[in-house]
Amino acid sequence: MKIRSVDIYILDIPTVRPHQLSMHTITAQSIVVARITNEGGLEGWAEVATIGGASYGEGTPEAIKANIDQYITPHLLGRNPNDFSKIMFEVSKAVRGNHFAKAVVEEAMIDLAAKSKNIPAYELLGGKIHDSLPLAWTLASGDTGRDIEEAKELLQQKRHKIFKLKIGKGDPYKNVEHVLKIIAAVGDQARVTVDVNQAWDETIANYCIEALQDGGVSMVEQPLPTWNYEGMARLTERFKVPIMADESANSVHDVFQITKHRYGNCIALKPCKHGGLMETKKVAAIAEGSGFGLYGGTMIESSLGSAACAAVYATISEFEYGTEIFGPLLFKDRITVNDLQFENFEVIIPDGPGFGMEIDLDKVRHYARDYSYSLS
Ligand code: MUC
Ligand code: MG
Repeated sequence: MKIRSVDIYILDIPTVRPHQLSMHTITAQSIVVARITNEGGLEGWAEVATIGGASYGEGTPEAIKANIDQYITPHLLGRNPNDFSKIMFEVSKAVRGNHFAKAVVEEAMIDLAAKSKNIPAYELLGGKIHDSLPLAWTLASGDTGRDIEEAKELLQQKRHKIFKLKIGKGDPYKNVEHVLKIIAAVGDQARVTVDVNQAWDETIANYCIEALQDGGVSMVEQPLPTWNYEGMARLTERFKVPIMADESANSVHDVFQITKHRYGNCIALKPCKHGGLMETKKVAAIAEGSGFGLYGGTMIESSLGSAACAAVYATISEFEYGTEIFGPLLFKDRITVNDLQFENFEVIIPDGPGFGMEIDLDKVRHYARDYSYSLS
């Protein structure tokens, strides 16, 4: 069955609490949703999330939608979604970069192809290795006391025992104090990592990482700006605590260079950064071949996008750092009828057809920005 239409919607969904990163505090998360419909009326759905407009990365929601509508959709119309690899290969020749845009259409084709065969999407990606995966939570309320309370409650609920702390905003020395207080409160029961989101220069990073390493932090994510590859290599060489590449690890080519020159020693995977689920598998293979540890990252997608991440992460052999596809727990609402399930510190890989998520069209309508077309 051929693809009849590709619809792209931008939605803004509020979060349960402010989520503070070094460059932006999220109170409503902006997601881009793709609906691909075949001639028989069957629909494939997918989602990528963006953080803070243009402040986190170049992929703004508006640009993602415009680039799909103008440059990617023409490659999909009239094609068979089962040919998603061939179609995406052609798109890669015609459209440079635009990984988020590529990811959301590739994932919607995979959801559609899997639904048309009545199988889970992970079957099209090689089959699942994991039924569930360890799930980190990000403490980022902006307040140390509130973060500690949150961590204690989540430990008690057996929801998370890996906590990633978002730091990098404000005084770096206060950032270190904040982390050490949280380790003192819950460090005997949980693994504590930090994500600096590029906020430090190398001098500050040297000082702070030494203190964090001594204090028991178990991983430091993207301490330096993306351009400072050599600085990342020096930090990796100097410290025992693992240094994770996130914003710097996008294409397979970036990741090959990072592994070759050891601009870090572990990688945060995110299908949106890599340009889709198949590219995510390639990045994982490069990391595995280089002895780099993997983390199943998130751009804070809602249930739909997190389910797509779960589908591909289920097929990847090892996640030394666990995963963080906690997005559905941070959103106040969802656009799916069902939700991901979380149990005993892990996320359960959904088993339904496609990504295993049933779309709630009324919710999509409710949160979609107002465009001239109608959402039926
Ligand atoms: C990032 O940089 O990793 C992932 C978790 C979180 O809290 O923010 C995101 C983005
Ligand atoms: Mg990160």
